Amino acid sequence: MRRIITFGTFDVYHVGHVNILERAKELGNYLIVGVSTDALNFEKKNRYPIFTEQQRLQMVATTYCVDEVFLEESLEKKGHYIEKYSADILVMGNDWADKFDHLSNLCKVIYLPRTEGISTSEILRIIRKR
Ligand code: C2G
Repeated sequence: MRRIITFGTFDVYHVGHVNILERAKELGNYLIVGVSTDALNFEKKNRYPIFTEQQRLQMVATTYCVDEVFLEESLEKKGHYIEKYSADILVMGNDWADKFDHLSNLCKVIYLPRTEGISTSEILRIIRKR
């Protein structure tokens, strides 16, 4: 049994998000996803996501390849979450490349390429233009 953990905001949920969850799941048998809280987003980006943490959590939780979800309250608590959920592999998009290498003493760390041509900010830009 190999347990995978990954993290994200998953705001304005799109196929790029689903792609990374599917590929993360293929690396093991059980996929745990930390969805960042509204407060963590405000701290990082000085704005709240479009969808609330409960809505974002629900969309990720109901994705077929996801086995378990929780709210990620701090970027610095990744080590704590890896231990709490007994994760064997941490998966992150390669926009985070190198950033979590220090956690490789706790579990394997893998960065997967992002899906090209789609992002929450690009979707919002297109909607604003219409
Ligand atoms: N992603 C992707 N392709 C895209 C867009 C996103 O593969 N076109 C991936 C990201 O690399 C990330 C996941 O989908 O692994 C979630 O993306 P975001 O919601 O943008 O997550 P982010 O705000 O970067 O995560 O600890 C991390 C924090 O929770 C923040």
